Amino acid sequence: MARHLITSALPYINGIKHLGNMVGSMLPADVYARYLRQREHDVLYICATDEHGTPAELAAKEQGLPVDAFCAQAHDAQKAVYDGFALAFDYFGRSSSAENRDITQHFARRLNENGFIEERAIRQVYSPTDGRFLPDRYVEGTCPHCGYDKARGDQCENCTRVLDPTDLINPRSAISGSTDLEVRETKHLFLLQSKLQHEVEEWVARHEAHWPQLASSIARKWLTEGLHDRAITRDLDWGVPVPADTWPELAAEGKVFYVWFDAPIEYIGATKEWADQDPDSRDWKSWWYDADSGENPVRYTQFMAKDNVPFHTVMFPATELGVREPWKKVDYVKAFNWLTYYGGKFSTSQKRGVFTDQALDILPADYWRYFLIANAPESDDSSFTWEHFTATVNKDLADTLGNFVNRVLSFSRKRFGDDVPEGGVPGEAEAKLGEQIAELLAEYEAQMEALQFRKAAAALRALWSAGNSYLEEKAPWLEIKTDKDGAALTLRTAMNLIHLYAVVSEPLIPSSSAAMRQAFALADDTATWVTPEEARALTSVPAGTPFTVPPVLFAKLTDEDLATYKERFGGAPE
Ligand code: B3M
Ligand code: ZN
Repeated sequence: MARHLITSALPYINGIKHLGNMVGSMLPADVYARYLRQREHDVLYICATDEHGTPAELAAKEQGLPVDAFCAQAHDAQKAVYDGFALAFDYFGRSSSAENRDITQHFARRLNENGFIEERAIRQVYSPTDGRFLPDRYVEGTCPHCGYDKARGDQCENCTRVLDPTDLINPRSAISGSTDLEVRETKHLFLLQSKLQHEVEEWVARHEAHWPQLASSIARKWLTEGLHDRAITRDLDWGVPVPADTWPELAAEGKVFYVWFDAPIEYIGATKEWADQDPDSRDWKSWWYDADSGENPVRYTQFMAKDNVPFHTVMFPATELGVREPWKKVDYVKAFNWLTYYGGKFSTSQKRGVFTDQALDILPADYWRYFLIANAPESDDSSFTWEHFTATVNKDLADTLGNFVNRVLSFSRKRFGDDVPEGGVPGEAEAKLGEQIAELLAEYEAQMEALQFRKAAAALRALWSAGNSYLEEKAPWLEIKTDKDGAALTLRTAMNLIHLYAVVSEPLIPSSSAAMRQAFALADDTATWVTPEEARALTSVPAGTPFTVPPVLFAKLTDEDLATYKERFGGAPE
């Protein structure tokens, strides 16, 4: 049993996320966490809302709410959607917590003591029209690197380069649109990342061999460009305050830390929030502090979309290294490309694509979970289309899995009654099936362990298909006419497959799996996984076990449904 710490990138607070956000971070993290829990590892899956920074302020302003009230409400709204998606976080915290404030301030003090923070006067964009400094996203303009004309002051969405607001060409205020901007001088704290470049390079070199290529290539690109010293404070009302004991002047001016400074620290902060709810039994520090030493070191896996990779592979490690305390650093960075909507961008700000709350209005979570994992943008971008979605649901979920379950159980009940039928001696077909199932299960496990989600979903689908092939081959509806015992054996074997599917499909489709499992009134059904021997034998559900026929697991989507979805959300853009 190993200890697995899992985090997914913290969803930003300013609004409900779309399906692209879901598949690029939280959903695969949940699938992986569920899988590892089922394999009886010690798992801690932590996530939180990322609540500081300018977009939170802007969104609160738009809704006419104080920013703390806005965040509290928006946190609950996001949490409700994640519950709907059956994301089984061990804890879903808030970066505005007292825990995160304390740890962030501690990190800043330590970095300062170690000579990695410096106070510098900088020239910053000031808007007389708005009567304030304009940090980060409050400034928009053209990216100096790629020419994208809607680049934000902190990062270009198009080429992913990190920017400073003063880098932008033709800058304008995101609040008022005013182009009457001037540059004024103000003091800020700088993290001297240039002094840490060497150490970060060494650290990346020691780890990248185990990362997927997408993560290591982005980290490399960033390191090649060189680590620049970066301002880690902002002139905002909302954020982790600069500690007055260390920087009285800046604290008096009301400076707060930059959101990207405190957000990754919230992975730790949220773990402490989790522990603070039950301090006697939960030890947050063992997951984070000195977690590499001892007998059972923690393995830490992060999930995120590719635009977040620089912060996780370079900037946060630099912070952690500079603190000079043994805080746990990431072991494996699972990064995702984009899920597109008909080849175009899913966009929260432009409201294009399917949002996670709307998705749940239309269909239960398992439909989405399966489709998204089976089409996760791992090696390349992948495209969401309603045509592909409905075809996948109908073929894989409704036909291959759902129909198998229903057909087997209904037919057996009709011909043999309410208990798993008795009779027949397993023969060649069963031996062949058992071999095949054991092999596919091993493949599924290997892909899960390698965090290859598309391939894992393909292996799961192959497991479901194997059941269908067996059933077609044995054709119990014909067999029963000449060999009742033989038909009983076929159905019993198929029911064992259903139970096996229930157990191993749970990471992807937890509620359908529960429905399949509950169909069998097994006296003692505590198995969390299936051993190769069990897969080969297919006898875990013995003859005589009472069962029920669950309601149809997956409804088939009609052409009419497809037309309705396309009408509501738009088909191909432009
Ligand atoms: N909140 C993701 C984003 O808004 C950002 C992730 C933080 S992870 C520490 O793009
Ligand atoms: Zn750019």
